Amino acid sequence: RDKLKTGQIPVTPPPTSPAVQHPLWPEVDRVVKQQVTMAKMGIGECGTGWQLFAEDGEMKMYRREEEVDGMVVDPLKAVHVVKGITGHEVCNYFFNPKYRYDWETTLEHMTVLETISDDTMVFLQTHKRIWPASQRDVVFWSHMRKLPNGQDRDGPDMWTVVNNSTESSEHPANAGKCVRIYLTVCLLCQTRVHPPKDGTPISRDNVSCKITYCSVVNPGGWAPASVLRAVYKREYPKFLKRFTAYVVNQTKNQPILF
Ligand code: 18C
Repeated sequence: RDKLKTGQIPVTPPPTSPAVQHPLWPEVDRVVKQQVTMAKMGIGECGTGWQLFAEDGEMKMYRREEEVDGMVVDPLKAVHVVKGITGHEVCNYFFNPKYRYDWETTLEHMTVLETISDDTMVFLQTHKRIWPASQRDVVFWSHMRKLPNGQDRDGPDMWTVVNNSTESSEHPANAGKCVRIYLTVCLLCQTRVHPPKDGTPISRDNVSCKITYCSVVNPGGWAPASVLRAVYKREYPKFLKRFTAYVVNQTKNQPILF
């Protein structure tokens, strides 16, 4: 736990999840804090070399070209503002495995390897093969967390989901037909409320969600850089548009979950 002096406000709330008992917890807590800090930074604050590669309405996607041992590992940072949904709702649909096949178009198969707690799980996923490359799989922990609203302490909380690669002794990397990929993903969501001036109750017309999605994927084995960058360029905008449209559609007749 963060040691706080009297009157200090914690950067992230104290961990109250039962996951604190688990051996993965120190890593989960450290990576979540680090990813949230980076996701909160504007594109101008997190180094140079970011290029805008996709834009559609409020959605903007930036990437920085990076290679490790000749493999493309371009970091991605996307921002989007979507009307009618809250950060809590967006994170629920991203985190909860029961919705994953509905929106994740590159997915072939998903297994929950471990449920550490309601807000922390370990997943094994296989993804669709891109010819002529080998099929990819990934093992990652996923953690969902509520964060205090830094700017307006009376405003709605922020929510995040962080996914980070981990190991599984039952599912070692590169043992079968798949090449293991390694990823770190952070989805950070901030709800904005624009109260109606006439005092009528808040409806979905009065809420919007600022979404920041950051991702680094190491393809795990050689893949042609030009093909990989073309896949990024096509798949990331497709994912963010499809996923957010899915959340809007799923929630439109539901009570608002702040
Ligand atoms: O964050 C997202 N999803 C989460 C829940 O599933 C989670 C998982 C992310 C897995 C991302 C990696 C997927 C690899 C897929 C291979 C490409 C399939 C394309 C199929 C086309 C028919 O965090 C949302 C993720 C949005 C995914 C965007 C695509 C990223 C591409 C990464 C390429 C990885 C190397 C593939 C090697 C192919 C070589 C040519």
